[in-house]
Amino acid sequence: MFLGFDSSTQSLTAVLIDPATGEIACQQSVNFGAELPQYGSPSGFIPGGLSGEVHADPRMWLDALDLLFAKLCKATDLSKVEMIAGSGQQHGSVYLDETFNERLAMLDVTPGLAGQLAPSLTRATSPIWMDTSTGKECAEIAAVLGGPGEVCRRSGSVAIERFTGPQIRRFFKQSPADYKRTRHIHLVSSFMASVLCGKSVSVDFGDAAGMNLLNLAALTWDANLLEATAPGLLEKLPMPASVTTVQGLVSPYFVKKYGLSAGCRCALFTGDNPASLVGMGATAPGNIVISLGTSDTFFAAMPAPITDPNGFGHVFGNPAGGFMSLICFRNGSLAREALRDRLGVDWSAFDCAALEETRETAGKNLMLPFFGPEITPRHDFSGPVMEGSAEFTGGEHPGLQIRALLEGQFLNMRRHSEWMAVKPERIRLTGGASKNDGIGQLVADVFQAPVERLEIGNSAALGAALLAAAAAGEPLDSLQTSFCRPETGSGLMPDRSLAPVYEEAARKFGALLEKAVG
Ligand code: ADP
Ligand code: XUL
Repeated sequence: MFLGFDSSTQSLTAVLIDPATGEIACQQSVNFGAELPQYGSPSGFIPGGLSGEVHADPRMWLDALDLLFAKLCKATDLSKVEMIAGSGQQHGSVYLDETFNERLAMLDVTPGLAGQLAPSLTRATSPIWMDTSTGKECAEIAAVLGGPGEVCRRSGSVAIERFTGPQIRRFFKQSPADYKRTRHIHLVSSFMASVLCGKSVSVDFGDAAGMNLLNLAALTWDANLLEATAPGLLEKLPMPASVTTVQGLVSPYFVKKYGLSAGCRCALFTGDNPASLVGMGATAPGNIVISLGTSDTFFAAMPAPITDPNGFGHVFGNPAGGFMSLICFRNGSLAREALRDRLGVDWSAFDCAALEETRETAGKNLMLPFFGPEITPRHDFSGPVMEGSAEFTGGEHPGLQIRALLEGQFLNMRRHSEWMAVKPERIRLTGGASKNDGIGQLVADVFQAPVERLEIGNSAALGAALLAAAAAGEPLDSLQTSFCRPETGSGLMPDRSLAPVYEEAARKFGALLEKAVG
């Protein structure tokens, strides 16, 4: 059996798979806010950070690991686990001194992980992906390299506030002495992998690409980016490697305390988005994944590392080899919820039957679907912009605005994913809003591609479990065939008669957007 973890913003999840039966043997989760209230982080981070700072306490992630193993060993026989892999929320970083390895090697089973490893932290809290405090550092890094385009050409993304390099630079500037005594800078993913392995291990290519430090063409640290970020950085960073590189045996701490076998081995951890690409069965080009969560993300495998000329999209490593693109839209469910509440309706107003009533108006009324600042495109919108019939702009018929909002969201996705030059053959939909058939149908219609939804949620933890099996030699493509099954009856076909309608709407939407963004 193979165990995959996902250390995400709000929870730590484990999925145990049995490739012999094609079944998930066990799934367990720890919710940080609910189960570790002592960290005062109801949504997984410390609220009230100043100047855009969003940090989390790494001791909370360690306590969650102990708690999750305690649940797992009650629920299943962990001695059957052959290999462990995992994923983590991207970009977040953990800072540790030279005692980290020693402490990992000497873990005592009676007390927990947090108390034993906390003394090696050189930065008490970890900046995470929601942090926007490093605008100045991004500008400084770009200036040294000769502009944002050069940072993008090397690392796959322009310098971005949440990315690890700018975060490291800010720490170096604010606390130079603590930076100096830092011996290891880990991502959330490589930190968790190190704890499981009982030694400081590599960061994988997929997640390393979210740091503004990895040279994508060479898949090694980029000397110029490192130098522009902070002095002496190379010796503090783990070497990048493929996620399926076996690191060795699991730490004896987990063997003695939770009943893993002494022969159980560990691969690496990757980022949650690269792991989701695996768990959604989308590591080969052709399948696009759209995740409709708090924010919406659009990601896909890419044969070559093409970068977004506008700087909104990112390129990460694909765990199956090659690269993946990722585009994040801040106004996802937040905007859908805002319109729902403004119109005083519920989600049934977004379903197929309701949308069918306004089919005649498909592509006719336009909405820039932004209820607050957006990152793709980057603009501080203060509310949606509407252009169309008086009935639509006046809000007399709620259905018209709902249709235009969804069309606007997917036209915006279509427009901002054009740089990838990938024709979606099939879209795999995930995230909370994906269960709504009406929303799914509009995705199919706007992109003119069939939409599928999979049987299993937790795509990042599932992807990690599949990667653990792949690290032990199981072929990833056949693992994906058996575990990433579309849910029966969940497929949605595009209405082909709407192809020219959305072609025209895409053109008009683009013009309206240009006018608003300038
Ligand atoms: P997260 O990004 O936190 O993982 P989820 O993927 O769990 O988020 O998605 C949660 C969101 O899904 C909620 O904020 C809600 O707006 C949306 N949602 C849930 N059910 C529906 C539905 N039936 N129709 C549309 N949206 C829905
Ligand atoms: C991707 C990103 C988020 C995090 C959190 O760039 O910032 O999706 O990985 O899950």
